[in-house]
Amino acid sequence: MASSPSFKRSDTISGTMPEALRQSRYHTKKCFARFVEQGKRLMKRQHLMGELEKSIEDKNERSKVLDGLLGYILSSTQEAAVVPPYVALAVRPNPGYWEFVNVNAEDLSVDEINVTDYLKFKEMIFDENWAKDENALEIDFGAVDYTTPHLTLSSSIGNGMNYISKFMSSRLISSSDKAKPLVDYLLDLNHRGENLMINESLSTVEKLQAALIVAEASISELPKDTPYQEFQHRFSEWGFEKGWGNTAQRVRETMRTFSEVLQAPDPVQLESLFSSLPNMFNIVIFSPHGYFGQEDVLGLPDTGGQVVYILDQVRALEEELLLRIKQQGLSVKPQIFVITRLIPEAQGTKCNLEVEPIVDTKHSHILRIPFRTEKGILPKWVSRFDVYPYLERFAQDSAAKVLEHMECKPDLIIGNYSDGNLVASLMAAKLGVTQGTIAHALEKTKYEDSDAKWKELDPKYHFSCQFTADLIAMNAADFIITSTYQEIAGSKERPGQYESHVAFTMPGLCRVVSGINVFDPKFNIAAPGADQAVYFPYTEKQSRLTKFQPEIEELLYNKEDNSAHIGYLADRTKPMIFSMARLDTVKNITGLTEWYGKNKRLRNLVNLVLVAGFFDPSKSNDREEIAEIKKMHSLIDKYNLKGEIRWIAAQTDRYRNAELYRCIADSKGAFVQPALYEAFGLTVIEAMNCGLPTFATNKGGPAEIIVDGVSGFHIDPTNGDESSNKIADFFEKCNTDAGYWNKMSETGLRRIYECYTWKIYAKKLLNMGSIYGFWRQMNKEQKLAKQRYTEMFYNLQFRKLAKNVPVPKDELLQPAALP
Ligand code: UDP
Ligand code: LCN
Repeated sequence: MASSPSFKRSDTISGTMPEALRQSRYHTKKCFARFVEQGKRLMKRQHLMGELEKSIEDKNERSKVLDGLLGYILSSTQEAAVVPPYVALAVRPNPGYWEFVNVNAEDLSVDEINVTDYLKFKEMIFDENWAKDENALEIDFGAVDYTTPHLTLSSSIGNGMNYISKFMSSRLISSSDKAKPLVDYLLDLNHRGENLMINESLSTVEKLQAALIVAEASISELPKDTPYQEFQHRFSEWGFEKGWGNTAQRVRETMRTFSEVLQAPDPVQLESLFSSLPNMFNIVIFSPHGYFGQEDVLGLPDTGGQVVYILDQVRALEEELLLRIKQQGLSVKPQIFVITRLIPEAQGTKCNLEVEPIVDTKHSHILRIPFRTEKGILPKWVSRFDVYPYLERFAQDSAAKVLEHMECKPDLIIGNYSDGNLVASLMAAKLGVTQGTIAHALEKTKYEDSDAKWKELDPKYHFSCQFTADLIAMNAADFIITSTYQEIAGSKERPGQYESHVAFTMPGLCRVVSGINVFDPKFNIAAPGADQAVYFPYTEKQSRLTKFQPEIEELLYNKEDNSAHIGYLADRTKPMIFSMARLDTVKNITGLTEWYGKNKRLRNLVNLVLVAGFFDPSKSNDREEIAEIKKMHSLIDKYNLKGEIRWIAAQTDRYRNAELYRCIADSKGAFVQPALYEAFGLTVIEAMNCGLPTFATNKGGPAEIIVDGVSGFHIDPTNGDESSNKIADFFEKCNTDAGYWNKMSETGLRRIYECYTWKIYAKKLLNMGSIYGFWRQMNKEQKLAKQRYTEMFYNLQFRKLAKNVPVPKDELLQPAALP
């Protein structure tokens, strides 16, 4: 993107535009004439830049304009709604910052316009009547966001918890009743009705402060490791209850932090205090769609990283909860329930079992609840795009089951993906519990103009439901967990997934003038890891799972086609490039196959090994998967790939998969993640954990995981030639520089150890639950106002839309038919 020497951060686009036009009026006129000559249309940045370049013949002149203000403004423009003679520009000079200007192509007059007017221009292209309808439905969540302080710097985005601690301490300092809310919060802490921390006798700041001084003095005389039980009796006489710590030292530390916070709160102490309070024992995690299980499910349609993420997350959370509970001096058993859909016809998986303990945990379970309508139970898997009619009932059934199994309300509810987040919002509102959401992948950015063209896409994808559900959940959530910065606010060039919900329009349905604010301090980045007991470096010979090697040998090299693999590798001496993903269009496994097919140099250097989907389209009932299977077969024929490609069907055993990554590393190969867009990309960190040099898409999370050329490589999925040549260059360099492959393997590993582990994640997430739990109490009125607005949106809009999604009526089961 061009950077303009004369454009300052404080300048507005509308203020700078006249100067930009003056600098090159002649060319600007020609360029805008080109924009409008084809009539109404929506243009993206690359089209705008293309037209600008075409409108200037002289090379020197062209580069002057491109390097000038006009070049800068157009290169910062994400899209332009062309409605002749007007060209309305949506300019994004920095992540999260948007400005809208309207240029008259005839006289080059410029007006600053607001977001509503910009969206109306855009609607003129798709649905003129709607654009002109004065009573078209506008959604404005910003209007009910009046007390939450927002951040202002792009660099602060995603760091919400730190800022919340700051806001909390200044509120506590400035409020007339000082730290009373904190004392009230402490008074409310209990486990199954038994008081924790303090009882009613310490119900004011003054009383608590005085008691803390006495208690601290008395405890300082005890040996540090004295168990709490030994002085519990004396403490309870002063009004203290369990929860301060398991030893004299820990109790003293917590009390000291508390005294200091009561005296003059500061954000660091507040955060440390909230990380030690006994306020979290029971957690509910929603992941309704897909096959959620512990074996034989990965790679099935809609069943991928989210399942891996949640199971690893639960293990890490339980471990951290147990540690905290022990340090608090309590003997409470934490409970974590992952609630998913029970699928009666489970295709040989365990997704038809109601309760399943989670492996490698002591107290965590999967709890499955079927999708129901008033006519019966849905027996089969349904696409994640079709789940909306079942969610309300699922939320109700889940709430009842959770109360039955947990025998109390959960302390935290976490949603996953659009459906899980909506259900989490419904249940959290009903039970009055703190709610966190995780998107994994917001679909909106995956499909170009999926909002403006929703009518066209709705029969297949039901985006009207999904985007409505997303807005509700984002606004209902107390905090939002993301894996990367780009997920929230993208990069300099590309808006983030959440950012694409700031303002958008679905003509004929609603105009969202304020959907979510990426500067809202509810956003927090907590990157997941990969299970390092499973995904460890290929060099750790003593830990290698050698028992899998004969199976892997068969999987890679057996010459016969069968139901597990097709294609073969004629030259075993070549390194392998490897990819593994669900066979979704966006994963672009077919793209990688085509790049490989076209690139002779790459084909000479390496073999291609793919794990993805199935080979027989008639075995799949997923629309996208069927199309991709057919495309794979035709590419293998078209480029005559037999002998150089091995296509392996979806794999479900993560231990064997990890060994497969390591076998690819043994061949001095590489992992390639070619997705058109990838929200995070767990396979990228799995491969890097195994020491496999990795090439991954520059569209989405992997662009942040990998530092290009340092810890791996970025590839552009929209430029296959460039990408396949970049891979070929790497292998050529490895042939001439013996240490290069090892160097890239090691730098990838270093990156993982520094930034991507589950331990860091679990601590952060529990702190979020604790801090945002208190913050929502401090902001009760704001929370309620937002809740009323989201409820209305849900009742009036979502329910109606969900009713339009077809339900397979004739196949429904009656409850008695459940196993
Ligand atoms: N995976 C698998 N078998 C397959 C395809 C994928 O076990 O056939 C696993 C893969 O190892 C990773 C997850 O599924 O753990 C995919 O996660 P990722 O974040 O890469 O993509 P998603 O499927 O969530 O979009
Ligand atoms: C969904 C995706 O599409 C991936 O990019 C993520 O890695 C996965 O979820 C886990 O968050």
